Amino acid sequence: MLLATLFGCARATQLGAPQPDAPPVAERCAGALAANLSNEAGSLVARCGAIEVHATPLADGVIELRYAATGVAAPASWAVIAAPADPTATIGGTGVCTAALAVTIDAQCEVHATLADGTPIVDDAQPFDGAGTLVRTARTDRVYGLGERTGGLDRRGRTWTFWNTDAYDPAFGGWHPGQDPMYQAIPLELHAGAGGAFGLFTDEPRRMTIDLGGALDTTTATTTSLAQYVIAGPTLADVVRRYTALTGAPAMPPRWAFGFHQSRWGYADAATLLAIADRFRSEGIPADALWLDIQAQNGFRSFTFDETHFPATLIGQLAAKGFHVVTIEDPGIKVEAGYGVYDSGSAGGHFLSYQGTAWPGTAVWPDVSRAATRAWWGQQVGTVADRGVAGIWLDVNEPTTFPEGGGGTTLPDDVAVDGDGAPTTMAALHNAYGLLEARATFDALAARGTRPFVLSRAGYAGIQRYAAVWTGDVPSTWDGLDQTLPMLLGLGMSGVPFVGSDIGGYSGNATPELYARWLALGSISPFARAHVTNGVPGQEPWMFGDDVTAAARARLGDRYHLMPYLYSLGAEAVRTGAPILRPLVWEFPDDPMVADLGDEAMLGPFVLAAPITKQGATSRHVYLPAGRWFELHSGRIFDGPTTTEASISTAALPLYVRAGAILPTTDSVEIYPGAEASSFTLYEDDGAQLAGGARTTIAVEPTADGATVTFDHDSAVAARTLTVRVHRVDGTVTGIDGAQSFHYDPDDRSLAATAADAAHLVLGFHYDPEIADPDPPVPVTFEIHVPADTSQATPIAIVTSTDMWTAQTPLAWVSAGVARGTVTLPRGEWFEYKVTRGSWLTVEKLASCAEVANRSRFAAAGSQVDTVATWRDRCGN
Ligand code: MIG
Repeated sequence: MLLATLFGCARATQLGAPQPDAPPVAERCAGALAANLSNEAGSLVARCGAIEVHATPLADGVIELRYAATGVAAPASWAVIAAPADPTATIGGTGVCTAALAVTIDAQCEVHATLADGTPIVDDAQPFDGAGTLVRTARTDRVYGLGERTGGLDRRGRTWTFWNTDAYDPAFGGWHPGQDPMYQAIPLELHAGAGGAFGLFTDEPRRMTIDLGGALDTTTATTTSLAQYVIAGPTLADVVRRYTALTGAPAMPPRWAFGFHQSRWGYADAATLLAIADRFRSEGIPADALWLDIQAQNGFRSFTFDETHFPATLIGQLAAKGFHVVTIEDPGIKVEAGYGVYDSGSAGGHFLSYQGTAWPGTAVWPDVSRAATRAWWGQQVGTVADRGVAGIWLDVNEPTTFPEGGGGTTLPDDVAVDGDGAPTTMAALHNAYGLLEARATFDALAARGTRPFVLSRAGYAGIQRYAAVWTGDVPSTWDGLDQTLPMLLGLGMSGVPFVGSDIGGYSGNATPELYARWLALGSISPFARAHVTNGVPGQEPWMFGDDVTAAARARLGDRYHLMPYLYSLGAEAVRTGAPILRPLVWEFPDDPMVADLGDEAMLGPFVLAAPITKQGATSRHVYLPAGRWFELHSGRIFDGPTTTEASISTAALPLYVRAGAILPTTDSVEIYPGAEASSFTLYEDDGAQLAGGARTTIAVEPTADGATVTFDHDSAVAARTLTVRVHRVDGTVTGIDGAQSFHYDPDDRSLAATAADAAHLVLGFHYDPEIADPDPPVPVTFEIHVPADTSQATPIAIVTSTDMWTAQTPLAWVSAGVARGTVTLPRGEWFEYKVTRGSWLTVEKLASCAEVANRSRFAAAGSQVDTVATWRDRCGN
């Protein structure tokens, strides 16, 4: 309603809806070209005195616009890797028309672009100024994307700067609220409104601003040639798919990189890391990688190690414990004769002619815009990979220089760079520096035959081809956590699917509550790494007490259980550019409630997550769009659109599964039949191979008496037994066709079948699909171990917060010191509970004689096993 009003009171020349009085699109491209236009090798070229505009139709719904001062040639792009022409385009009349788009250029060389149905999308308000400024009539739509940004999802309402920056504010120990610019520059605007979505990608790595705050949308860079790609929709997914076709498919990380990573700046030595590795295993917290920051280098020299504290044997020792190692490499190379990297770099002419200050002191920076220098950088990466290091972490590659040394915060604009044989300056290269460093790193690792893992702080459009991205130095504050999810979503919508944040925040001293909440967000982040700065306590999960340790085990346990789903979403991202973690507007574009909803997210198409980012929260609102939703752990049903108030505990992460969901896990395929048929592509490979992999289409079809689940493999099928579980089977089960065996769990209300995998496997689940009560109570079995000498004269009892602690539910004695029984609880709710011997006088106490106050559980089918330390009456109070 509100939205309709906003759209309704917009100006008369409203963009974003078909214009009734506009001529049919095809007519604009018919007949002889207007006087200022010519067709030059498939491009429409407009000339207006001092300026010219080129409109080049590209395959599959993209038109490149290039605005230039007359005669200025187009510089090569660092971002665009594939821009095939559209052979079906028509050039004539006043424009160029393709199946999806039409660009008209008027007598003043102003561009007016529409969708094929005439919906205006680009409307130059004045001609290009020949110096880098585009001025357009502002649209009334929303703008998503623009890469890594603070704030909400919708970028309208302010000016955004593209200038890769070490966004560290000492007052915050990281970037500050509303900080702009950040580390990445990804000039992709995703416009979404009444006419659907379209994209504008301005391919300019110089300093640039995009002002979306007024009646005109103004894009400004200091350049005489500005390229912009108009990208057709109609969905956000279509735009991002086309954008990643232009700028490159995301690189698939190796499987271990989808696991949990533990890092800090300042791990002292090998013994510390080995102890941390052991602790992960003894705590039962899954993890796959440990990280070495700059303290592990020899005097901040990239590609070296402090061999005393981090000997080469460390990598193998950690590998034996199942950990991969990632090391940091900074681009600022210490100026020091005798340091091999400096010597070979100097000898090869690989350094820019500028000396600045960085961690190692006086430093020089490689010219990553030079092919031979990228190869040289790759050789340095090779020496680290030879040591057994599995991944490379590229930091401070904005590139950052320390002003303490007398210079600025980055390399000066006038430093000459090679430009791959087209000499230019840092002014033109700045935002692409990290991209090219990542390219050199990735290429060197890929040449070794296994899938690279690179993490980069800085980047430009195309960074997804080479690296995962983290959100840099986020302060360990509630504001920092709160801004993280929308930031990850914005990056994901900008073609960068492998994204994460420093779990716990970078500045350190996170409270247990903040860390637990951040870890929950991390557990659904495509890249999940705990990291923290130097000189503060580490942010390993067990540093925050038993409750947080247990929460980490639970949340990361869920992540690892869902790994086949997560990994398949990675493969989908490679194929289509679709973010792994995506905003709700991606899946529900017509729901105005989610247009700027940045505090919930979809993990792929099927799982809605509502992380908690508010201090002290004991519950949170969760908006569920239209359709049926199943709470992940309990199967409780919600029918959307609805807002529910989710109860939460330290361990909570509200997760809801959409009807139609197909969730492959490590030991099952979980099916949630909806009213419509649905499908999912399971991707499997050895975790590190460069190409290939097996795809299985899993399809679910609802039937009058249940659902049919079908598996179709695109390659040879290895012998294995599949467990396929259908959720919310409340009615009578009559059987399963095609299964070896089946099992109905009345508490969970799920029906699981086992079957031998086959090239074409069909399982017919037959049951009464009627749901009488979406929210039936759930019985939970408690098994309580008590001191062996506890008298059996009174029963052990469970008392819970669900009824304000009133009912004492007695358990039965199983043996001396063990009692067991069932408590019926509200499905899908967190609750607290205590153990007594039938009365409050006997409530459980800790060994310290304080009353136990930390027992909580989520009401889902299963059993709860606990051990009581002592009884209140034994503490004498
Ligand atoms: O000037 O390598 O964002 O993750 O721990 C600080 C030390 C340099 C900044 C990175 C951070 C890393 C730190 N680095």
